[in-house]
Amino acid sequence: MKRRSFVKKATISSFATLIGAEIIFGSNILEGYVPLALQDPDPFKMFNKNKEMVVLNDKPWNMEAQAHLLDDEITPNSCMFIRNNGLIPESIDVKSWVLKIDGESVVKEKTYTLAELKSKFKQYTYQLTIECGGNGRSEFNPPAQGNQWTIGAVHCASWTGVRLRDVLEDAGIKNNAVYIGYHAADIHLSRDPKKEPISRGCPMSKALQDETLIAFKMNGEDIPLVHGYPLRLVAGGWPASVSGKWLNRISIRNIIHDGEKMGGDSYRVPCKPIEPGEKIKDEDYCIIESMPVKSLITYPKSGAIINKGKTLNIRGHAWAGELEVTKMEYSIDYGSTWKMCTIEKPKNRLAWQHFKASIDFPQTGYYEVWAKATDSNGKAQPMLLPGWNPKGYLNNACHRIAVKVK
Ligand SMILES: Nc1nc2c(c(=O)[nH]1)N[C@H]1C(S)=C(S)[C@@H](COP(=O)(O)O)O[C@H]1N2
Ligand SMILES: [Mo]
Repeated sequence: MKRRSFVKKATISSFATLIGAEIIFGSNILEGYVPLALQDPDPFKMFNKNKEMVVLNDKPWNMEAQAHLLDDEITPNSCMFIRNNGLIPESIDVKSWVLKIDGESVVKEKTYTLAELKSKFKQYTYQLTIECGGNGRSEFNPPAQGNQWTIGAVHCASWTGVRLRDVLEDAGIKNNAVYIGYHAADIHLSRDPKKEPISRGCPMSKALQDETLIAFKMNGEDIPLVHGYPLRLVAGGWPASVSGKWLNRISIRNIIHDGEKMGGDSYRVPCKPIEPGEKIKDEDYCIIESMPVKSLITYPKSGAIINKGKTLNIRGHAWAGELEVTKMEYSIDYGSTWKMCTIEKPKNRLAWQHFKASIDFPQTGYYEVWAKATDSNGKAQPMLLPGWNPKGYLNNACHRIAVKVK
């Protein structure tokens, strides 16, 4: 969506909220008139994003990709979705930036400058799949509140940094440690400095994995500001909310981290299946850990037209949280029959895997190509929306594209 049409969609009342003042005679404002305070930010320019990215929210900024924009093996910045819970930090001084390690279960509190982190610890580079827990939310009914992600809240970039484990071990981990929680420099929407937009974490077992990084580079360059410059936690295969951006503190906890968005219905789903719309008690929610198996057809773009007798070569990526994708299939008859795709091994653990297939259509007409991945535990993607949950998490239904054979 282009900036202009995006701004047109916004209502006068949302302008008022943005500016923080009432717009008197708002209904008399000329169509297309944009209050001065809002004329500046063009999210596509500001974040270096592809013009086909879709803006879901501007306060805070949230943007998603479309399937065909995710065709690269390693996602470039221009096509990476943006999910912010608060406001991007306004001033970042890399010289004075420190990462503090604290918490009940740290042996000795320590702080590290960026230079110390980079020189003291060995550096690693991994391709890591990060998917928002709410990717696919838009399909749930009754609808779930929050950004109405379709399929574009996933990316697999190449991240360089130091192992979280090495830093935690340097500070020392007490035997009673169960969880880590991150803290970051972004600003709460209320601008109340005592409030954090988000502060999540993961169990020690995930924190200590080889691939869990404190990253300072993305695709070989400084991490772009909106993706967490100058420091970010990256925990591939888990809800992206675990991968804290603008990281400045990690607490080693002797309890399950109780930071912002760790409780309630945030990133938690019913422990047992429930009826759509059903309300459940707080103790019946479980924290989302590894993300489910999923795939995307990234070529061709939905709506492709090919000539009769021509073979269609499709391609895309598949991922399975902590697991590997071991089987990839496609269907051109709404799931009645399935044929195999070829699927590559991941570049490293927790990287998405590339698949392709050559499809011959039996006759002219309208087709849908569906893709279905199966993980190493034998679990496949459901063809339809999986279990309803209050916040619309974990929709890993099969992706499909339309193809016309003429
Ligand atoms: N500090 C901080 N880290 C954060 C967030 C945030 O709002 N603030 N959002 C989380 C969520 S919910 C997601 S989906 C990912 C999005 O990462 P991206 O914007 O780099 O794609 O960042 C996570 N890390
Ligand atoms: Mo997210």
